[in-house]
Amino acid sequence: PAPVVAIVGATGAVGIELIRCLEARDFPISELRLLASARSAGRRLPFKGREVIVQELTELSFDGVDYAFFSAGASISLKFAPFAVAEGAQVIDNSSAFRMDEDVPLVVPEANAETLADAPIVANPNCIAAILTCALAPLHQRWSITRLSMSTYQAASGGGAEMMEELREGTRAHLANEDFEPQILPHPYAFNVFSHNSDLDPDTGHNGEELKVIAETRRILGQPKLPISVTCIRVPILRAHGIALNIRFEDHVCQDRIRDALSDAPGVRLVDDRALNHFPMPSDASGQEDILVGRIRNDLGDPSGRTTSLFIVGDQLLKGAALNAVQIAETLYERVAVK
Ligand code: A2P
Ligand code: 11C
Repeated sequence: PAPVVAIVGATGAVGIELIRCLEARDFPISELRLLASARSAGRRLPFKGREVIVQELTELSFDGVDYAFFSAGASISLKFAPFAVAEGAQVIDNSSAFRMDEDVPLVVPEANAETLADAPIVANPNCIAAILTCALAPLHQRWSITRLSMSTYQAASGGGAEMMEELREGTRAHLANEDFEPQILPHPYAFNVFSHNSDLDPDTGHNGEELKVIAETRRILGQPKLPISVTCIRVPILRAHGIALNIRFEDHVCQDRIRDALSDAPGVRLVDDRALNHFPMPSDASGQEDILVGRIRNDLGDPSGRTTSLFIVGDQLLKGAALNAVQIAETLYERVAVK
């Protein structure tokens, strides 16, 4: 029979996209079990033309489950993933709880599918790391990257459904000239840009998001010491993250060869029209499975010709979260089906 699939955090921004991705990609499912907090128990969510009733997550939720997607935050994953594993489920975890555990594969199928071992828990990367490595892997395989430097432009969806709502409500209030007290973020979100809201590490001055991007990108590319500079910024966009990226290669690489390599890369769509000044934008990337890459140009700041700049935009909820998780499940399931 087809697998039994559970989604922990089914009512969240990523959870809803997981349901949609499983449906859109026709993942074989005999039963879909939607799990969330007690607040959501009894809610109905659409799947394949019918409604599935949301149940409260408990330790007993995983009986008979083959694949359990977790997207309710790291503390829920730490507490409940062991119960799923004990029931024989394979966990695909969207939180940061297990990403740096050596025996937990951290997988972006376009970048490091070969590391996807048949482990009880597989980790889905941070959204910036996933979008970034999807574009970098085909370049790194050909030319060997020696340094990365980037600034990110991160959407509200990275902070979940409540942050998206805060952006909508804050924008509405701003336009109506009404007072608005932010509840989720420490700063006004509408018509503003600020440093990522994750906690700052007092020693390095980097925030948690920046440290995750460095550690996870290194792990996915298999380069544990790759020098990476990153500044993470929150922008008032609903669901697509941007990355302004500067890549240094071992040797000289001409921009045309980079463009050619990316034009064939899986999961990547080239948007690089200099004549029309049309490059990757959140408005084009939102709702798209492919990430958009463009503004590819030799960096004039490095006369050696080893450095390239480009801009990437990817849907945070899709390649940055739900889609990548479903691709992991597809790869795991294909292996079982072949056996
Ligand atoms: P709920 O909607 O019942 O609060 P987001 O990332 O968009 O904020 O979504 C978080 C997801 O995690 C939601 O589905 C939320 O369910 C779920 N969640 C949060 N806390 C718990 C909990 N204690 N037990 C189960 N699910 C939880
Ligand atoms: C954001 N990427 O945009 C973050 C949220 O590592 O899963 C997700 C954090 C993570 O705020």
